This record gives sequence, structure tokens and C-alpha cells, in this order.
Amino acid sequence: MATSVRRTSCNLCEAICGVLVTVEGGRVTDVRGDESDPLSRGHICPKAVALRDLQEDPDRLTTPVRRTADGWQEIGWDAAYKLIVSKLTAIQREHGRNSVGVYLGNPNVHSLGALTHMPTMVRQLRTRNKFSATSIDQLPQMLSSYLLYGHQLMIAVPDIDRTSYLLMLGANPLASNGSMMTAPGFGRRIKEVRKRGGKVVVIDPRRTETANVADEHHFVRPGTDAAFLLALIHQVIVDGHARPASYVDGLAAVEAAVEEWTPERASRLTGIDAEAIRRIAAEYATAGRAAIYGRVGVSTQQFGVLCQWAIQVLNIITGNLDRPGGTMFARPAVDTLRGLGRGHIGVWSSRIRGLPEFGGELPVSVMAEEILTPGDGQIRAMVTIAGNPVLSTPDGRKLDEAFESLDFMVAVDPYINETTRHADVILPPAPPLEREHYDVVFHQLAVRNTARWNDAVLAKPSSARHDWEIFRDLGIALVRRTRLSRKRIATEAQLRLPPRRIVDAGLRIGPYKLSLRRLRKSPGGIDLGPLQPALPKALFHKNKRINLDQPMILADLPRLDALQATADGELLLIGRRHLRSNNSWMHNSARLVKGKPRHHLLMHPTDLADRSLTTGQLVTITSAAGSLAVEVASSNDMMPGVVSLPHGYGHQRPGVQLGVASQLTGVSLNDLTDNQLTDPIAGTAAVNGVPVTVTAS
Ligand SMILES: Nc1nc2c(c(=O)[nH]1)N[C@H]1C(S)=C(S)[C@@H](COP(=O)(O)OP(=O)(O)OC[C@H]3O[C@@H](n4cnc5c(=O)[nH]c(N)nc54)[C@H](O)[C@@H]3O)O[C@H]1N2
Ligand SMILES: Nc1nc2c(c(=O)[nH]1)N[C@H]1C(S)=C(S)[C@@H](COP(=O)(O)OP(=O)(O)OC[C@H]3O[C@@H](n4cnc5c(=O)[nH]c(N)nc54)[C@H](O)[C@@H]3O)O[C@H]1N2
Ligand code: SF4
Ligand SMILES: [Mo]
Repeated sequence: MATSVRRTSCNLCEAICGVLVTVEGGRVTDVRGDESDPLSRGHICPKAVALRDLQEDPDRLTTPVRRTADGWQEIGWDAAYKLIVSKLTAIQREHGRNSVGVYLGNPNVHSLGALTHMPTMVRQLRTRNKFSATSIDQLPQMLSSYLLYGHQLMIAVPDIDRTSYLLMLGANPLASNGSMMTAPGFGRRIKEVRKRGGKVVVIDPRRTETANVADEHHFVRPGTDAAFLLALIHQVIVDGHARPASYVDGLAAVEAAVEEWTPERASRLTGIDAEAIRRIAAEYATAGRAAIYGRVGVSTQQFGVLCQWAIQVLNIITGNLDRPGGTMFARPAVDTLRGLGRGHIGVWSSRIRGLPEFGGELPVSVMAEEILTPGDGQIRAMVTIAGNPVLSTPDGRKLDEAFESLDFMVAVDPYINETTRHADVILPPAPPLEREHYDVVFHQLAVRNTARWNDAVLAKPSSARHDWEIFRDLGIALVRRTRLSRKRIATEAQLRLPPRRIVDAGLRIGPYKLSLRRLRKSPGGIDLGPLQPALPKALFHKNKRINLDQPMILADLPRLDALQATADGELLLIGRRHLRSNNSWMHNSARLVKGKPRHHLLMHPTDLADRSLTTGQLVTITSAAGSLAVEVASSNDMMPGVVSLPHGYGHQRPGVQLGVASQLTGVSLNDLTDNQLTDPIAGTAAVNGVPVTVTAS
């Protein structure tokens, strides 16, 4: 049998590791890290091996299916497209264009074909009811970048390979492999910081895997990080360490805003020692090359935007933004920012709750009410693409009910899961190993400039479709609903361009004047060097200045002033991730899910004792959204008063067709999170810091 080793990449998470895949007689027999990859340097995690399981999963759909009274039936591609377009068109004709809603899930950003072709298809639906994982994820980072740097995706990343001080809040890269910061082998990179004599400090309500490899860890009461960050700004200014670059305005407004946020005051709210806050401020401000980084724990909480703005302010006023070892901007070979909108907020609002759109999307927290509340503009049909919002977004049970009530639903997804079981038609795209890839998103967020093109490892069967082909065909059918015009012809032509042609054009006009041909000659990727200073020229604001004084954010300070301690007996619920799991999916790989169960509610021993509970016992967790029962486990790594549950579990819902996953114990964290609990600035779901009570079941 012919054996070959092919170079490709794993795109299951943001680390985009280079991998070597051994193929024997058309089957994958081995997956390992590519030592020659200039970014990942051989790193992989256990999920890479599961690429093979995705390929061979008997539950993975390979042809479109249609739900009928007698169950799921296979249907041809063309018949499926025809059915979808005629149903969506009829519904929009009768109820208006906003009667079709769209949810765009996480794996879209990991697929080249989704990025090149999906937005054009979705635009043809002309709906304002668009949702995505952004509003339960990185929205606060995008909004602060939009306000400060003029572009929603102009994200500064810690220059971890040169820093001597890294302060991390609400991030656990040893489980997540890093996010909004592509740094494969994050653990090794942390070790290297420490070996250089640098310092790594972690702020998290749980002593995480990352905290365990850091120099210092502090528990923080969930949802109060903004107070800690404002006190750091306060202290940096008091100590005379605020020396922003000449292109920065608004320091006086910041100074006034943090005047009363002394370390003592922040300490009372956060639980972090005032002396420690003072010391961290001084160490960070004088380290010379220092970076503050905050991820999910300081984004999907009630003060997410305030936190992410404050993190930027600290990096800016200490002169760490845009300097080696501080936080810097990547310069990828395909200039992603130029091809994307800079962003906007509040151009329209949601119909029922009036939450603002951001970048053309409404917050996921309003999706269920927009489907369930009758009236003009009610959503009657949904298109979900690479998303499982029943498990991934707040109050999943309500959303389950909402999806069941729809007149029509389409899912572009390889599985029949908690969300897609409600669909009338499911269109499954070809799996990762059958796809070509260039990363148009994560090179933009990478800690080093590199570029890599990957040919497909395995040939796609002729009966299968790539995601981009699905979006092309649906898009063309949708645009053909409009009158023949120049615009329509241009849209059709754009949809017909294969992703590789788009990448090639992007490379040629990009900053390094590369080409697909050039990249294909170096299948392991090429190194374009460390991050380079780029400011103020790279700013998207016309005046090339950064204004810290953002009224939208400063107006939120009274809400923080009013923040109270939790009520008696109440606990705060937070999430957690595990290296061998990936959001709401990949639980169908026996190889990944084996081992110790990972679904328990973690609770500090004193909180258990206060309630006369013991490890292993079934407990009932109750929140404003509902209650559920799960086993509890004692953990000294939890901050007292805080409990933790992972999201993405709970595959026992009826109709789910996931063999291995359906056998898995565990409940859905998002059956407890509350869709009324948001960060009001932009409606980001606050799924961390949810008030709950825990009692014996
Ligand atoms: N409580 C709580 N909730 C959270 C989070 C949390 O920390 N706590 N995290 C949030 C975050 S950060 C995110 S990003 C969201 C993620 O939530 P979602 O946006 O729902 O994404 P996933 O859970 O990754 O779901 C992936 C879906 O895409 C399908 N899929 C996999 N690969 C492909 C593909 O190549 N093409 C297509 N078309 N489909 C594919 C899978 O079968 C699955 O249905 O969850 C959020 N929800
Ligand atoms: N293995 C694996 N990798 C993944 C994923 C996965 O599901 N599994 N998901 C991917 C996705 S979509 C994303 S967005 C990234 C996320 O990447 P990370 O943000 O690194 O992910 P988490 O592990 O959720 O880390 C969030 C941390 O915030 C802490 N936290 C909770 N509330 C608070 C708070 O109020 N304040 C502070 N300071 N901390 C708090 C939690 O205890 C947790 O340790 O991971 C990606 N990578
Ligand atoms: S860290 Fe793991 S899942 Fe993420 S890209 Fe690398 S191998 Fe894939
Ligand atoms: Mo995410």
C-alpha cells in the first residue's frame, strides 16, 4: 500500500499548528506535529489526532438530509438548494426580509471556504437578524479595538516571545491553546518567558492549569476584574508611570475616571489584596517589556467592554503598546483588515429588548425572544452555519423551544446535534482533511508573522461538497431572486471564484508580495519574522491618533460603582475548558473523550461543607434561567463562593444522532446561564459570574 506523509495544519483551534499526516492506502494512520513549522515548532495537542476521527466518524453526514414524518431522508444537493431557496423566499415574501434569521458559529473562522464565500451568501438574505458566536465571545475586544484603533479586528497581541512581564486575566491557554492570540505551544512560550527571567501573573477565580505554570496567581471574584484594572490604572498614574506616546489623547479623562478606584476599594470588591494590586501595578509599569492580556473570563461577563478597554488603556499609557515585548499588531501576508469592514455599533437595535447591533450582528442573548415574540419582524426561519447555539448560548432550553416553533430551518453542519435536529434540511460540508487552507484570520492575531498554504490531504468524494461550494450554489440561487443587473452579475462572478484564487490575489497585493505558487513551494510555511512596530501609521482613524476618552465606555462607570457583593448563600457560576474538548462538539471521538469524567461542578471544600455536600453527590444548581442536576466535585483550586462547569455538554437531548457523545454524562452549562444577563454596552452574554444556588438533589 502506498504510504505518504503530507504537510498540513490543524485548524480546530486558534493555534493553527503545523502537522504531518501519514496516509496509507487513502486512510490516515498517523498525525504528528511539524517541527519545521516556523510558528508552531512541532507543537500539537490531542485534538489534532482527532482530525482522523472526524474523517472516519460514522455519524458524520456526507449527503444532505431532509426531515420528514418518517425521519431523516437523504436528498440530492440540487433538490436541497431548491427546497431551501423556495421556502426562504416564500417566508420573506410574506413576512419581510427580517423574518429569516442567521446564526454563524465558531468553526466558520477556522475554514477558508466559509470565510471567502459565506458572507456573500448571507448578504443575499438581506436580514438584520444576524447572530454569531462573537456576542458570547470576543465582542468586547473588537469593540474596544474599533473605538481605540478604528478597526474592529485591529487586535493587539502580547509579544510573548520577547516580553518580560505577562499579566493574564480570564484566560486559560494551557487548556484553550490561546485565543485572540495565536501562539501555538503557549505553555512552552510561558516557560521561555520565565527562563529569560520574566514574570507571568494570572488572575482567575480558579487556580487553572495556566496558573500552575505561572509565577503568581490571584483569585478574583467573577465579574469584578474591571475594578482591579481601574485600580491598576489609578496606581500607574499615581506612581508617575503613565507616559503615553505623542499620538494618544484623553489621559486626563481616564485619570478623572479612576481617581476613586484606589487599590483598597478594588480589593474589597475583587478579593485581591490591595498591596498585591499596588505591587503588580509597579512591576508591570517598570518591567520595560510588559503586556496585559484578557480573554473569555473578562469578555463574557457583565463588565466585558470596560475590562477590555482598561487592558488597552494600561498597555497604551505605559508605552507597552506597539513596542517589542509589549503588545503589538501582526502584519499578515494577506491583509485581512483591508478586506473587512471597520465596524459600527447601534446602527439598528433588536426589536424586543433594543440591544444594539455590532458590526451588523445582534447579540445572541436576544435570539430566542426574536423568534418567540409575535409581531412585525419576528423570525420565522433560521439558517445556522457551523453553530450549535442550543448548547453554546444562554438559556439553551428556551432556544430549543424557539427553534422547534420555526416555520423552517436550515443547518450547514456535518452532524445531527442539539441544534440541527430542529432543521428541515441539513447540508454537510466536507471535513477538514479534504480542504485546502490558508489562514486569513489567525495570521492577523499571531505572535509572529508567518504564512502557510495547505493543499488538501485527502481527495473529496465527488458526491461531497466543500463549504464554499455550498455557499456558492446557495448564494447564486438567492441572488437570482433579484432582477438582472451589473451588481448581480458581479456577485455571481465573485461566488464562482474558488478560495485559492482569492488567497492568491490577496497574497500578491499583500505587504510581502507573495503568491500561492511561492507558498506551495514551502509547504511547511514561511517565516516573515517577529512583529514590528506599526503606529501611528497603521491606525484606522483618519487623524492617526488614539483617544482613550470614550464616552460610551466611561458612561458605564456608575454601574461598576453600584456593584454589590453576592447575596447570602449565593454562589457565582463560571465556565471552564478542557484540552480534550472543543466547545459543543468533538465529543464524538472515543479517543478524545476517554479518561476521567470532566463534566463535574467544581466547588471549594468549605462551600461543600457549608451545604453538607460531599464529592460525587448529585446536586441541583438553580439560576434565574432554571435548574439542573449534576455531580459535584470538591476542588481546592476554586475560589470560595465560586463554582465551575464546562460548556458544550448535555448531548442526551432526544433526536441527537451522535453515537459516542450521546453516551457521555454531563449537562449543558447554558441551560443555567441567563439570557437577560448581559454587558449592556453591546449586549455581550455574561455567562461568567452567573448567580446560582446549589443544594442536594
Ligand atoms: N457558558 C458558556 N458558553 C459559551 C462559552 C463559554 O465559555 N461559556 N464559549 C463561547 C464561545 S467563545 C464560542 S466561540 C461559542 C461556540 O459555540 P458555537 O458557535 O455553537 O460553535 P461550536 O460549539 O464550536 O459548534 C460547532 C458546530 O459546528 C459544526 N461544525 C464543525 N466543523 C464544521 C465545519 O467545518 N463546517 C460546518 N458548517 N460546521 C462545522 C459542529 O458539528 C457543531 O454543530 O460558544 C460560546 N458559549
Ligand atoms: N480545548 C479547547 N480549546 C479551545 C476551546 C475549547 O472549547 N476547548 N474553545 C476555543 C474558543 S471558541 C475560545 S473563544 C478560546 C477561549 O480561550 P480562553 O479564554 O483561554 O478559555 P477558557 O479556558 O474558557 O478561559 C477562561 C478563564 O476565565 C476564567 N474566568 C471566569 N470568569 C472570570 C472572571 O470573572 N474573571 C477572570 N479574571 N477570570 C474568569 C475561567 O476560570 C477560565 O480559566 O478557546 C478556544 N480553544
Ligand atoms: S492546539 Fe491542538 S487543536 Fe489547536 S491547532 Fe494545535 S493541534 Fe489543533
Ligand atoms: Mo470562542
